[in-house]
Amino acid sequence: ARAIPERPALPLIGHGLELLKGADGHDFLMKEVKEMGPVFRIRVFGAETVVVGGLDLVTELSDESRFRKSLSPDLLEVRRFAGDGLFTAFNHEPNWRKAHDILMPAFSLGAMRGYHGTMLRVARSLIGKWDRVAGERAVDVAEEMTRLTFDTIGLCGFGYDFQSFRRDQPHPFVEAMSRALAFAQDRVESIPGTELFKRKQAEQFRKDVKLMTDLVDEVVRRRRASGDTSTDDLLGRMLHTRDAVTGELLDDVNIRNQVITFLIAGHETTSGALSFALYYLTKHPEALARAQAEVDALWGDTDNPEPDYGDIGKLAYIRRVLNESLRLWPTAPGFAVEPLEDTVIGGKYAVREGETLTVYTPALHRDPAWGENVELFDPERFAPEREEKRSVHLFKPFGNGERACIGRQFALHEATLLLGLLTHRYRLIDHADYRLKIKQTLTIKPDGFTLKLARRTSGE
Ligand code: MNH
Repeated sequence: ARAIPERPALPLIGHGLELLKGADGHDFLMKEVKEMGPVFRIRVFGAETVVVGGLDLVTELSDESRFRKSLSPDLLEVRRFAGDGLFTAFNHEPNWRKAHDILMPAFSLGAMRGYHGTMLRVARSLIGKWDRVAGERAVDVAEEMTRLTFDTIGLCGFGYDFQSFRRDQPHPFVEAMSRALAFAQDRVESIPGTELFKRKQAEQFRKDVKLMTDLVDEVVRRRRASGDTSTDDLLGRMLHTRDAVTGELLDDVNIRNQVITFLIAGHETTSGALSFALYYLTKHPEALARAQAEVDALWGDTDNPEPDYGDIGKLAYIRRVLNESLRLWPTAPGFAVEPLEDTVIGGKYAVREGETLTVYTPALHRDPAWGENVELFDPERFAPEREEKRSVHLFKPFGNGERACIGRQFALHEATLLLGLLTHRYRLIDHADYRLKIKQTLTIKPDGFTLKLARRTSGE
């Protein structure tokens, strides 16, 4: 077996993962994949990871009889506040399987029928605000999408109303979470020993974690006090459904970890995905026109469409727009696996049991197997006849296998509904001639993207 390609390390700074923050970091990594090939090793201050960004290797790494989810250094940091919640549970932890089995039915396609009305209600509170500012102020797209997705998971998952559209500032939980995620990422990327100089941030981190746990405990306390034992939402299932295998309920600490996990995982990435989709629609008038034609055919020019559950499945073009946005900028930009035992990948590279292999999806999603012009935004790549011909392993915005995203249908239903309503109602005005800049706090979003809005009049 051969050694995995690697650049000669620079002294001290390793290969400089500090470069990975922001869009420059992604430019850097995608360039590395082009120059070094679909697999290479980078070392960062002694910690090292293997980056994988090509179809053949990702196909191999998707084989769950040989590889399992690995908690990358980033996820180990997140585990400090999400504990053994689904996202940060080790594969072998019994609580993973238990919570997975208990919660799966709450994420089936059919379960979306139950969330639809609530999702629509939150979408309407966003629209209420946008109607008031239309023609006047610009909105910060990522902040607005975060208000929407956070309130949606709060209400659908936990029956708790964060009322983000009544606030000028983000909800305190969102601020605490953003800082905690940024701190987690920072710790991974900084020079060992410098924690000593980060007392203040460490103190802030403790406060932020306390704010998140206190809020979650309050949400759970209220539900228990209400005497409500229905299992219609995530919290109800967590509190009152027994695991079919062991007959046990989830324990209280695990429930707290799950609630924190869902409040974070249930909104960050969807918010980013919606923001990128709006960015691409703004920059591609022909795609926007097709999306508008689709919603107009469904809802006509009524002021107040009443989308029902079944309508979401009919918004096929909008779904393609979302997929194509997630291809170019998968908002959780990678996931990690590890070999179950020492093995060889790509027919020649030896890898050890438990070694972290990071699938870097922004590069996978630009593999030559996508055809020419991989940088071009083209929703037609997701037309059914083209999807059928393509390997399923070329598109992994939701990860892989059993540990793939449990909230995928939830995110797509919520996002398709909102994009449908927005394209139906508004013209998107690129008043600042926005240039895409990426902000990363473990997940990615367009930074500083603002839009002005105008109500569409018929024929526009
Ligand atoms: Mn989500 C896992 C991406 C929306 C809850 N999610 C993952 C993984 C990716 C991912 C990638 C796999 C990570 C890994 O292998 O380490 N998730 C997304 C994206 C969106 C998204 C791109 C939106 C777009 N996720 C959501 C929503 C929820 C959610 C919405 C909840 C309502 N995701 C999860 C949970 C996991 C997960 C929980 C962990 C699942 C497990 O390991 O069992």
